[in-house]
Amino acid sequence: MVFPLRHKRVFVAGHRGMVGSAVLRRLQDEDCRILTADIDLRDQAQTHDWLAHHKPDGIILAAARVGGIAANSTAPADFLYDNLMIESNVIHGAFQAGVRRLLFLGSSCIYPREAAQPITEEALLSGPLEPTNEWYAVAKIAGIKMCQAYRAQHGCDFIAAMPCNLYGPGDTYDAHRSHVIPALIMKMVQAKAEQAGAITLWGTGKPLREFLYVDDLADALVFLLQHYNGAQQINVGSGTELSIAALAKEIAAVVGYDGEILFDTAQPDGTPRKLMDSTRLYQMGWTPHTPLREGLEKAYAWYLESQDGIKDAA
Ligand code: GFB
Repeated sequence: MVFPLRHKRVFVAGHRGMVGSAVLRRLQDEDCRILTADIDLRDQAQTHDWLAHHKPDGIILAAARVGGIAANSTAPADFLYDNLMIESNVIHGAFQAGVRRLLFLGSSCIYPREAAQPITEEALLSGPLEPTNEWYAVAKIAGIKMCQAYRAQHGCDFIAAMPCNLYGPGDTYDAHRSHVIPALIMKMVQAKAEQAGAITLWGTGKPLREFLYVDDLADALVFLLQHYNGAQQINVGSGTELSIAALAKEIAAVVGYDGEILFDTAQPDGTPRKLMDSTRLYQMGWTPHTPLREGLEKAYAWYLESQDGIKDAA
């Protein structure tokens, strides 16, 4: 083990997001001290001051501006600026504060649109990006390169993990900003409530996506933080993919929606396929354990609970 967590002080950057809150849940099982910060990580002075003052032993950098295909395409400046600022401030601040270990989180969209499938880590920067998310991808590629640069120039043990599409408790439920799973849960719940006979999905339904339940991701991140130290970014996927049309059927079964599923082909499909090759991670000894159906049931249960919370507060 390169970084045992016992008695370490681990800063989870982005603890309010879906990934950060899953990492907090996972770290409860470790004998470490968890640090969180209610600061704006886009602000250099605030971030550097906080890191210099608290000097964590390790950092999981789960803070980011994220969103689905529509948010990515319509707010390119926000996706580029916010993510570049967050990662620059945290990575450089970590170096200055002498932080021993940092784990940066990217995304499978960093790989070229036409990358050979399943996508290995070597495909990075081997071809043009998918246009609907190139701004986010460019920022995330810069984050990987920062980890590599600080390792090469300063000997920092900074690593990077690339998850596939994620879902689970704490996801964003918002018609414009959501990724596909929360978007479809919301659409089907609403159609059921209004007794509408049909819902409309974006695109053709043909794109293939690989999904990982967020608590599985958190487990993989804690595993990598403890066991992996190398310049190469590491893919973190479930290894299985399905079409958006097939996903919609799975979600319909979980939600109990039996109406029609229509497709608005005027809306973008995004990348046709992005199945990652996660062999490197699996060979280190980590494997995912939540099947899609079980994960969708948990995500749906969380959504219903959070809706009850909103109603109770009203
Ligand atoms: O999850 P999603 O927004 O992200 O969309 P991406 C996945 C697929 O679902 C696309 C289709 O083909 C969408 O056209 N889709 C169908 C829908 N109906 C809907 C809907 O109502 N809402 C949404 N959101 N999608 C994102 C990137 O790409 O994935 C990010 O933009 C990041 O940069 C993230 O990498 C993981 O998989 O297309």
